[in-house]
Amino acid sequence: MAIERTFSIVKPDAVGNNKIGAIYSRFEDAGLKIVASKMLHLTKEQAEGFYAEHSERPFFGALVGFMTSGPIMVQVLEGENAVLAHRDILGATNPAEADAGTIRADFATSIDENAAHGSDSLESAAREIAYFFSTEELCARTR
Ligand code: RTP
Ligand code: MG
Repeated sequence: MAIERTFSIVKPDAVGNNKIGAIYSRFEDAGLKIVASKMLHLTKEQAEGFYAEHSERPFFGALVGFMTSGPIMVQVLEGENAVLAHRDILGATNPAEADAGTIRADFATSIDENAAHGSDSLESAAREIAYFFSTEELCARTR
């Protein structure tokens, strides 16, 4: 098993619903360690850059509007197979299709406002971590 780092966002809907702690508990209960964390209110340019891969999709404007609608929490999670482990507890993009007990099943209201983000590959994780954090902000969790 490889120790990986992945990137996570608690999105504006979940922050607004006071679910930061509840969602962080899901990470910790799954054995994922938080190694960096901060609150941000994204600018339009930051949100567009983060989701650039979707810039030609019909939902892009709504996605950027939602992601800039309020503060978010961004964090780096570390653990065994962290990318896939995190996607597993996140659940499907559309909460109506998410497995029971997943973050999106429990905290999301729609495909557009779906509570949290998780990197979809190690390559995405590296890009997304570097988008929001300097290496000095990533802490070693040795105990
Ligand atoms: P995320 O990047 O936010 O973790 O979500 P994801 O990997 O599960 O889904 P992705 O395909 O990367 O889409 C990014 C966000 O765009 C919105 N979306 N809407 N209406 C639609 O068909 C549609 N498809 C995607 C979702 O809010 C999704 O989280
Ligand atoms: Mg995605």
